Amino acid sequence: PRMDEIRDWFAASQHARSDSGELFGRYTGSNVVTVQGEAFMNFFVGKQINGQPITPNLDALRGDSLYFDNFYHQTGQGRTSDADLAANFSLHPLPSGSVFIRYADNAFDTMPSVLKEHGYAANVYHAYDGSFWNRSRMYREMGYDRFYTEKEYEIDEPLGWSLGDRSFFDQSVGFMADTPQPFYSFLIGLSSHHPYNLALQDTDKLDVGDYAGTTFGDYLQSVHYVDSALGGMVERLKREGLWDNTVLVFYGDHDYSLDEREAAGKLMGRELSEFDYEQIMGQVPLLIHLPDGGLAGTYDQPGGQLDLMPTLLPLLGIDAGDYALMGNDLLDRSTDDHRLVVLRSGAFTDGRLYYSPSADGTFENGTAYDLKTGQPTDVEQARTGYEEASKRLGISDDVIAHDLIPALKTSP
Ligand code: GP9
Repeated sequence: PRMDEIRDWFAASQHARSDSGELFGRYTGSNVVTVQGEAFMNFFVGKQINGQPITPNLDALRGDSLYFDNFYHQTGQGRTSDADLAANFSLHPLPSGSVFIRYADNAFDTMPSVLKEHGYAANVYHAYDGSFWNRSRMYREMGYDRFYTEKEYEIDEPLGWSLGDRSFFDQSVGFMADTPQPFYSFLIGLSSHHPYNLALQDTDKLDVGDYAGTTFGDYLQSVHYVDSALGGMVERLKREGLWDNTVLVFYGDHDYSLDEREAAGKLMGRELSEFDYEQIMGQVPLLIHLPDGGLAGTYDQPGGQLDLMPTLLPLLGIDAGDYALMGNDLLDRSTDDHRLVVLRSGAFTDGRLYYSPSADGTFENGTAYDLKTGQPTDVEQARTGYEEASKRLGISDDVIAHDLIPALKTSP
């Protein structure tokens, strides 16, 4: 019976996904370059400090990109590997541990494997020890042609844990220039990893004023550096003649592992309530630049990392309904009314309410907030959403624990 329930759930959501309207196939054959930024959150994007923009390159890119400013990370204990899973498998991470470590043997449909079925090359880039998060193993199973680890890079800009993102992005685009098109490239940045105390050159430093010498100040410096590395990457993509045929995606993987409500509030120019700070910790930016600069604008509908595959595949002319994906197509506005973004903690939002779970796990003791006012509201309003959110997390967990993707693809 459980298998029937799971099958029915996917059938209903797949049906919704196969209707992507006029955008379907508009960017067929484009390369896709996706950059996952380490601990890169949304609250400072577009902000200034002492008159200097913190993210000038993203700000410029936003002018002709889609920028989702209500986009949640959906990670759990598997941190960076969970973000990778959410974005490249469209499944939820587990309540404990990392799927990359616990279930690397499973059969999955992944962004690289799906694109390879459609004639793409697919490579993954991360200038660090390939065994971290069991990546070497997982990436083979995911169908990537090649995993470029620290061994493939010239460590000509040592910074933080490894190679600085500026050189990492630049050398990675160099590898892409030698890759047959169309290609999918997935890059995982590292320079903005905790504890953020990078030995930056003076020209890369942001004057963080009162935050100087604090971890929060170091964090702002590190994301400012990553922003400039991204700007350099766009330039290199242009120089290599790739820009006009590439969909560039940038998003943050998870929160910054700091508890800095006051400092963040000062930057944002207002006192932050507990609810405000929960939103800040939950949200990362998502930016999508399409080859012709199309569909540019700020999109405020809620979304999350699981939505990347269902959003990108239709643009590339691939029917996302053929795969067992759990996310939503962010560009299909017909789903706005019943879209739910479910976080691994059990929190969720439907764009009107945000439900924050209780420590004891009971529905009644959780808090429902009205997103317009930021104030708690009658928790009963969140009951239907809560049931659906719990169902989704349970289905995702079962699909992973029992390796169900192959069975879901065959008729009962
Ligand atoms: C290292 C990096 C670690 O490979 O991706 O990420 P974490 O999960 O610690 O943020």
